[in-house]
Formats: sequence, structure tokens, C-alpha cells
Amino acid sequence: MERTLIKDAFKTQDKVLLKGWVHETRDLKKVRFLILKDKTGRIQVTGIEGKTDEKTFNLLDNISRESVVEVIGTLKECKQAPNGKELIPESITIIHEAQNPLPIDVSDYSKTELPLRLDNRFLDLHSSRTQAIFKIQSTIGSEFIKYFTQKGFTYAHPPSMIAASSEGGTELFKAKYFEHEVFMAQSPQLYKQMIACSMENMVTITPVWRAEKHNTIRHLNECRQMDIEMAFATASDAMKEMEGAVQHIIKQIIEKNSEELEVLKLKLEIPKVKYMTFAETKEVLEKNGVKIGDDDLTGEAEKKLEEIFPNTLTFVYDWPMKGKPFYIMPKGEDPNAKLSEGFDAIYKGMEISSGGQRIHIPELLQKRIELKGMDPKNFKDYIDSFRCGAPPHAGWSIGIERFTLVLLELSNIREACMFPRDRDRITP
Ligand code: AMO
Repeated sequence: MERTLIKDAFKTQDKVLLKGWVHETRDLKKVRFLILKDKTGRIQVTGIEGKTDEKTFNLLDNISRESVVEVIGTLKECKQAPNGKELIPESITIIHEAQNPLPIDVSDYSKTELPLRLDNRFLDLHSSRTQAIFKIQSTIGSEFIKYFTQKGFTYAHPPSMIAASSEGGTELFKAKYFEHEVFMAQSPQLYKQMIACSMENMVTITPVWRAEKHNTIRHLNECRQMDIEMAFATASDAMKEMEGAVQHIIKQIIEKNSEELEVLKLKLEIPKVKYMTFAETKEVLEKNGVKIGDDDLTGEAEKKLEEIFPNTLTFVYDWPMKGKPFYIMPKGEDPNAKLSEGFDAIYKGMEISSGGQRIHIPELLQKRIELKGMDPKNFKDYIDSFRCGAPPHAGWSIGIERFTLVLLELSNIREACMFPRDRDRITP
């Protein structure tokens, strides 16, 4: 017999063979229930003393949670059962018996704390809440790629080992590479620019590494970035693309992930959009009692923006040059400009993205690298790549885990990463 998925079993009168995990069992003496789950849903398997074959009835009370089983049976109407039907079993076979007790509780009522859940992530992935998060994250990633490839963007794959910093600063992991030293990519920045300067538009989701020592609820040391880069484009073109992409992704989640949103007890809305310069943002924040510095927003300021403009994707542009990396175009192509063509996007009280127009003029790029106190010699290949036909270009990056954290209102970014890597965690 071929396997039937639980969601399809509800649609047939035929005998079915189901395969899945034991979610829970209940023994009411003369009646015994087993809730079976697979990737498509759950079904109640009901055994009745005297009616159900004795071996099968006995098994119903003797299988540990999360064990893998095969059940053959027929569906019957049952008002009290979920979906109005229950499976009357002919036989149950244990394929794999799970240890009892399990190291963590993965029931719908689990109170297990996150660190212990992460220590046992392979088992935590059995829980419906955890699965809901990653099913939604799967929609985020696939719809992101779909949205841009349908617009003609090339889905490209930049390298993960790089020879020089791509974001400036010191947050790099070093690795030995034969007789050389390499770094784990902090971002696909320099490569996506090279791709935009030839193939015009690119999109990617790629892992990046940041050797930031601090442990926060919004940072990981290994995360995945959803990036685009566009030729013949300005910062404003890039922001418009993000507006469309974020609204598309959220619309798709509302349509495709209603069950998961229910598990998470979340109602999503398509966000409004607001554009403000850094100076305007500073003024609005100050009026609302939050002071910020001259080149960055604080966590408190990002939260305040959500309070002032709820459910809004806020683009803060004309960002001070000091607060942006060396590759961001200064206003008016003036190396000494105070303002840049860079922006950040804030959503639900947190930065989800940075981007901007890039410097495509080699001399200007060299000057900006020097002004940032770095050595242009380390960036020679990158600078030279703009000597062979480089159009103006712009782009941005959204961290997929950061976006999931914010969108699903999770309390810690580690919840939004299947196998998080932080200062204290490299397993499982
Ligand atoms: P930035 O460094 O601001 O910009 O990163 C862009 C987005 O990536 C996510 N992100 C992170 N998520 C989790 N943990 C981290 N440690 C982490 N660091 C970054 C955030 C952030 O907004 N190359 C530029 C982007 C560009 O200009 O195209 C860059 O990497 O969501």
C-alpha cells in the first residue's frame, strides 16, 4: 500500500496507510486515542476495547511520544474529533520508538526555555510552534527569490570566503586557506556590486558571518542575508523595490500560512510605508522624548518609531556619511559630503535592512576608503573592478532571521534560526 498524507486522508473513504509521529496518546480505559501527525496535519486514531484488534488496542497505550509509526485504517465521521473525522485502525506498526522520557517537552503546552530547546533543536523541530516559524520563513525566502527572479533579476551565488573586509570594521572570522589567510564573508557586498555592473540586476540569499563578541537577542554570528543589487539605480529606486518585496512577502504569508499564523496566534497586516530623512527622523524622535546621536539610530529610537508610526515600514534616508560603510555613495558624489545616499529600513521597532547607492567611481571609492582610515591597497581588486564599465548602482540587504524575528514578534533571533551560531553555541 502506498502512503497517504494526513490532509489527503480526510478526503477519502478508502482504506489508508498513514505514516508519521505520535503527537500524544490518551487512555480512557475502554477507548484509547492516538494523535498522529505528519507534515500536513494531525489526525485522531481511535481504538475501542472489544472492537479494535487486541494487539492494536494494546499498542495504542504503549507508544512513546514522537515515535514513528505506520497506521492502516479507515476514516469515520466523528463530531468530536478534529476535522470531524477519526481513523479506525486495523493495524499499527512501530517504525522507530522514541526514547521515553524525551529530553524536552515538545507538546503544544511546552514551557521549555529556549537554551534547552536549542540544545535539543532536532527534537524542538518536532514542535508545531517551531515548525510554524520555519514554514513561514520558508515562504519568506522562496517568495523573496520568486519576486525578484520574476522581475528578471539573476539569482546569483557569491563566495563565502573573501580576501578583504566587505563592510569595514574588524568583525571578521579568519580561516586558513592553504598558504593564505581568508575571511568568512561579512556580506556579499563587493560581489553583488560586480554582478550588478555586468548582469544589471541580481538577487541572492547567502550566509554571512560576523565576529561580533556581544550576545544580543537580535544578532547572530552566522546569519543569512536576502540581498539585491540593481544597475542604473538610485537609493530611491532600491527603497521602492524593498517596499514592493516586503509587501508581497507578507501578503503571501497571509495567504499561504494561515495555519501557522494561527499556531503562533498572530494576525499579520500589510505594512504602510513611510519615507523620512535622517534629520527629519531625529526631529520626530526628539519631539517624542528620544535623543539620538549624529550617525545612527538606537534600539530605543527604533522602538519609538514603531510607537509613533505603527505597522509601518519606515525608510530613513539621507543617512549621515559617518554612519555608513565606505562603499556608500556620498551626496553629490562629493567625497567630503556630510550626507550619503544610504538608508536603513525599520519595521516593528527594529532595523531590518540597510542599503543605498554605491560608489561606482574608482577614484572616489579610493578616497572614501582612505577617509575611513583603511588601506586602499587591500581593496585594489575591488576598486579596479569599477574601471571596466561600471554603471551607477544600488541595493540592500535584509537579514532573513532578523526579518522573521520582527515579523513574527519572537523574543529572540535564535528562535528564527534553525541551528543558531552564537558565541556560546556551535552545536547541534
Ligand atoms: P548590514 O550590516 O546593515 O548591511 O546588514 C544588513 C542586514 O542584515 C541583517 N544582519 C544581521 N542579522 C542577524 N545577526 C547579525 N549579526 C546581523 N548583521 C546584519 C540585518 C541588517 O539590517 N552589505 C550591507 C547591505 C547593503 O548595503 O546592501 C550590509 O550587510 O537585518
